[in-house]
Amino acid sequence: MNTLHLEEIPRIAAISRADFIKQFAKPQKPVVIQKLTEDWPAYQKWNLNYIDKIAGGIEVPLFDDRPISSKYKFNEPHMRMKMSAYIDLLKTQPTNYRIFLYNLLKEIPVLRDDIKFPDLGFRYLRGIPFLFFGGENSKVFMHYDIDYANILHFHFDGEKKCILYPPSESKFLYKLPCALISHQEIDFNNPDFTRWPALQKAKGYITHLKHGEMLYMPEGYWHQMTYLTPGFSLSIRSMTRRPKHIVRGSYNFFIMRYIDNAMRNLFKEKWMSYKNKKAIKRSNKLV
Ligand SMILES: O=C(O)CCC(=O)C(=O)O
Ligand SMILES: [Fe+2]
Repeated sequence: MNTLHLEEIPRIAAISRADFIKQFAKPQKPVVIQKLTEDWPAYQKWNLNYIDKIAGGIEVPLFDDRPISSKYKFNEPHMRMKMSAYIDLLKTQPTNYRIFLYNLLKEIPVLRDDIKFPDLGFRYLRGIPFLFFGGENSKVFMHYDIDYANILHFHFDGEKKCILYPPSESKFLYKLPCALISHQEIDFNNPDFTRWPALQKAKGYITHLKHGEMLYMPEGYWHQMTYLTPGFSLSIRSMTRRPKHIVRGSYNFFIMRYIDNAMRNLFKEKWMSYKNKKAIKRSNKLV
């Protein structure tokens, strides 16, 4: 059996602000809080039918699971569609199209009334509550977020599998240089250890999120998601206050992504192939 070292993320029904800070935010440990949203209007209202009713008319950017290539810029969408047509697709047939990092609440402000910002000791970036949508079996590549934010990830109308790794494990994850992703040929749901032996050394976490549950992802945590049924998630974020992560996040945001885009423009697939080879060499050296 090819099994990764994945520990179940602890699940708790509810927690006080002081306990959350002490047990999870300070030590940077993930946790699932199961009943945080039960008093939100979203808990009753948010499902694909409701989003269709309230936002069906807007055009949304979509991503499929093609590997990142030199043809597209960092986070450039692959296609656009009316939200109603996309939700139809989600409900009626298998699709790899996902909505990623989309500020739907900015387009449809009434949705803001459905959510709350939990009192967990964070100062939130209230202007960017991002939404993510996916169809049955669609996967989000293993990555970490550019800004090293603390992320509260809420799931609605379905079930999704989440695999997480702390930043300490980056070296075993075939991280591409000048990028925030793992080598894209790795299947984290069924890893081939003969190709990716270093993965056996990485120690991570796993959970399955259901409607209304919240996963806390600490700063710089790697995450890979598989939508087990069609559904959607909301991520709200709080900026890092750790100097190391402020420096790394600023470098990624203001320098790294521009270097990567420039190199893609200049060297096209040669640059991509160099990055893939380098990732393999670096991680395989550790086994
Ligand atoms: O679940 C998804 O579609 C992606 C979530 C994600 O990457 C995030 O919240 O940062
Ligand atoms: Fe992410």
